[in-house]
Amino acid sequence: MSHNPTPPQQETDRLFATPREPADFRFDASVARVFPDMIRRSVPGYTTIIPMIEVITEQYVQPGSHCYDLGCSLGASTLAMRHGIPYRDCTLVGVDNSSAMIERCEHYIALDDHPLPVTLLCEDILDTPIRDASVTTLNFTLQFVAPERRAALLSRIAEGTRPGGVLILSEKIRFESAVEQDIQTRLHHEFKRANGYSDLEISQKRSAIEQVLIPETLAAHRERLLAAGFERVMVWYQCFNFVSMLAIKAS
Ligand code: GEK
Repeated sequence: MSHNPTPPQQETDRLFATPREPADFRFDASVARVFPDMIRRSVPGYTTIIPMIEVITEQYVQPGSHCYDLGCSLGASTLAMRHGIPYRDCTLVGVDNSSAMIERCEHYIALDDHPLPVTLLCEDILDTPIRDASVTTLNFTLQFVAPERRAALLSRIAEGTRPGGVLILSEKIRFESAVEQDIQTRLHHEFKRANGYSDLEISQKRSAIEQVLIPETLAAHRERLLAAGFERVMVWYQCFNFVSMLAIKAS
């Protein structure tokens, strides 16, 4: 891991501000550059969820265990976990398959002065072995994994989690009711508008992400987490169509 203390330049997200050819959204260098601004202005509740990941980690981390942040991007959730881990004998692993994200993430981790080492891996989370875990985080990452591969991933996480350990799972969701789907989508778009995104930006981003981010219902998430081997699943946060769940393994 490099230890360059220069903070990466933070830019405003204008990626979808001018008309562009339709293309699927990718986590490339242009996205990595604007990512902190993009996620804060696009995901309702993100700025609340991050500090709460620290609180939840502190409650559930076990001495001598491994902690994983799967789909760590620039490390906001990784750093929250790091600050919630009081034990020197724990390990913390951040994983992302975007090299642009991991390169920038290294700088953010190096700038943070917490003593717990962080291992960053540039790989597909579907290939990451999960073992002896107490806290694993999927903060808005599972939604980008192909739906048919989600159950196996969650089963591997549950299997690799110690009794009493947890998975923090944050996702954009969809609703059974078409009426609720419309209302919550509208509220989400109003949130983006209130954060300075234009109608063109909102609609171009929506088309780019449609094939890449596949939301599921809360019931589908809950059932799959229980089937994977977690004993209890609860929603600890919701804002419009964005939720964060806590899945707990039996003690
Ligand atoms: C945060 N957790 O700031 N393997 C590895 N990484 C993946 C995969 C995969 N199969 N699929 C997607 N990613 C972060 C935010 S962003 C959420 C997470 C968002 C990565 C992808 O490269 C991206 O960096 C991240 O998951 C999702 O708390 O952009 O809405």
